Amino acid sequence: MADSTLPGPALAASRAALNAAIADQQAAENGGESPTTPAIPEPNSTRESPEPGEIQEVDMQAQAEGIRTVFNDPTNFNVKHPLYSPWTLWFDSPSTKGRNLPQTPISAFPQTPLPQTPGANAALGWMEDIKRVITFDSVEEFWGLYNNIVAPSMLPQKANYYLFKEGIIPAWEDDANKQGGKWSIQLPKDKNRGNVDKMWLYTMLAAIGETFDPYLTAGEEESPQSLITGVIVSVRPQFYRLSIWTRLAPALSGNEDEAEVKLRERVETIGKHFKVSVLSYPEPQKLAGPLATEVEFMSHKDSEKKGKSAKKLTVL
Ligand code: MGP
Repeated sequence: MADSTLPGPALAASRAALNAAIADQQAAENGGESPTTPAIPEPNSTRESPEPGEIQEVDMQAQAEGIRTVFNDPTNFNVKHPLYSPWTLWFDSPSTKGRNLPQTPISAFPQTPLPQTPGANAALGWMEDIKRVITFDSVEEFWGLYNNIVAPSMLPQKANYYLFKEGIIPAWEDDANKQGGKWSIQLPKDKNRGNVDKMWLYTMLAAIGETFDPYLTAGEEESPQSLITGVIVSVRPQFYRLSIWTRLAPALSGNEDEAEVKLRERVETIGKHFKVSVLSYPEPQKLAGPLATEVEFMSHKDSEKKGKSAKKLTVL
């Protein structure tokens, strides 16, 4: 499916969601405490009434037009903020293997058959245990979903969440992925149990807000397409892994072809944004250690070969 162009208010909403989340994280880091509340009002959260004398921001124009967004009325909003494109959440876990309906942690969501996307047939075996949870296309639906699923820190071992653009399945074989690759970081579980949920939230917000590869807003091409196809969090016995999948992967063969150099720069920008703005590591900080990796990029073709003689990019 083609990416749509985001109208101004939706862009503002997505950006606001990401910026507020990042500000929330930075404020918590500065204050030395762990953030516990979501960055923007969540549709099913109850807010306290204002204290007497508290100054409230009122959007006069929206009020005059009868528009109630989730920002000024979290329970009775009548306008949603559309995303650039719809996204689908997928899930797999040892507890869902071989079952038609996942029992935990998302049993509330009905199952639908695998969509017939280009390349889907080749991935049938791989996709057998990956359950499609839901597709959403607005900021509000995202929060509705987020508030109703289990956080990565609470998932069983070997579980994965996959958040992919609608029409792209989370498989190397999908046409949108087969020339691509992934940025990923591996984080030891014992040191990151308290961080992984926020890291996954910020990764999802950067994906749906299209801040990883902001070509959609650059206006340079007739119909620009983001390089991002999806993001994944994986829970493994000793570590968590966060990944960002891209449509294309630079060849890393020393080819100085202009298009290749541009692609490499564009892919490197995604990795830097991931490390610095989304995960909040200082750019020069070394991350690799026991069970930990740097933020690394590898093509899916190399992943298929299990990384043998793989060429990697690293954000250092
Ligand atoms: P993984 O779960 O991405 O890696 O892939 P991990 O976490 O290192 O391994 P795990 O064994 O701890 O889960 C695991 C294996 O699944 C790969 O080695 C492939 O055999 C297979 N696999 C992974 N992906 C992403 C795909 C895919 O997109 N298509 C197909 N056909 N197989 C895949």
